Amino acid sequence: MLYHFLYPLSSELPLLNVFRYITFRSVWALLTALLITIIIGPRFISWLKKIKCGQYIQEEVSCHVQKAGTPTMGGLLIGFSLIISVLLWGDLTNVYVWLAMLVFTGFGLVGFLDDYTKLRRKNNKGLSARAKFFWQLVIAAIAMYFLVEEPAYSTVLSFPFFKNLQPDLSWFYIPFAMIVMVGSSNGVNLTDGMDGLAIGPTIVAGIVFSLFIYIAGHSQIAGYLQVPYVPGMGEVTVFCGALIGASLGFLWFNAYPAQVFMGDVGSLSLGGTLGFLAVLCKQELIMLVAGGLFVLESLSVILQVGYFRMTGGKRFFRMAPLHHHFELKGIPESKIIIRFWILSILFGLMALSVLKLR
Ligand code: 57M
Repeated sequence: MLYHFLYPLSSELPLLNVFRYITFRSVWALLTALLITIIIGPRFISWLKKIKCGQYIQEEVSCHVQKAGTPTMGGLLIGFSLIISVLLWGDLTNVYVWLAMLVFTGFGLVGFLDDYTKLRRKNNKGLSARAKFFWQLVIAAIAMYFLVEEPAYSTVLSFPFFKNLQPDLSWFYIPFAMIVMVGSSNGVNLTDGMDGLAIGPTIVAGIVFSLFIYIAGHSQIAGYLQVPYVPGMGEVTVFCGALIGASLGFLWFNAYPAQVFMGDVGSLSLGGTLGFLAVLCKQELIMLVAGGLFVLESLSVILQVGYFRMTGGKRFFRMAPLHHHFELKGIPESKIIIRFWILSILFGLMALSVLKLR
């Protein structure tokens, strides 16, 4: 809104010309979302406690018992700050920004229904896995339907390292992109089992994709780096700024020992959005590297379940997802979290290093 009100006045007040710059608005979107989250956070957490949004704790990991009653659904705080910040700083005529908001709120709604059902039933049983998966697919399909309708958007899949390998998947691109989004959403959800464990790597992946998005929307830089150029895409950097800011603000409260958990409303929306950002900037396969920690956590579950079935009841890890394995080995939670953050930063750097390798 600020962009629409203030930029037109730049002919009279040249200083307002800064509103033209995506970089300027992205930084302010980040700061705005961060400030909103930090300012309203304490009241929001007290409100969650008041309406009894406390987390139910499973007994398998005994050291988590003391976390019982920590308010959940902190994802609502992330969503509120993000949306306000994008409405303030974004160009609201940009279709890609609205699609990113659609994915964020759509996946968030599925997560909210899951959290709400868990709270109402007063146990850890929310929506069935099947129902959750189905609605995630529906949101992803809607977003992809509108995205491929955009004339500037191509359904070509680009491979890092092989610049000449660019198959056009045409309509098959839609199911492929849906898998990227739903996979990423569930990857973040599986990772969200320790204080700050999911939000840290989300911030890292958010930074990586905001750079990719900015580059994809900048004809000269995209041309130089030989990444697919998508006109209008650069504006989504403002959305990414807001996402990073809101996530940093949430980390303020979710840092060990957490005052609030994000809930599925947070994990599903952030994960789905990261997947969508990868699809938007045509770096779908790079998502596997940028979100490498989420991939590791998901693979640990697949391996655990597969091994359990193949061996008739033996476990590969002490417990999956991977963070529980280390926890049961006696490593303190805060150490596991920081080490996983370090890993996610390495994954982020690896993803960025691929930029020039085509
Ligand atoms: C979400 N949710 C946390 C919180 C958070 C198939 C199977 C691998 C599924 C998996 C699962 O259910 N994953 C989904 C995990 C829960 O956190 C809530 O859920 C939200 C995210 N959806 O925002 O609201 C608990 O995690 C802890 N937590 C923190 N700090 C945070 O900032 O400490 C969360 C956020 C919270 C809190 O204790 O209560 C969760 O872990 O339940 N299942 C599992 O992860 C279970 N693994 C398992 O059963 N493994 C088996 C098989 C199936 C692979 C095995 O290894 O044999 C573990 N879940 C729990 N305890 N709670 C088992 C141990």
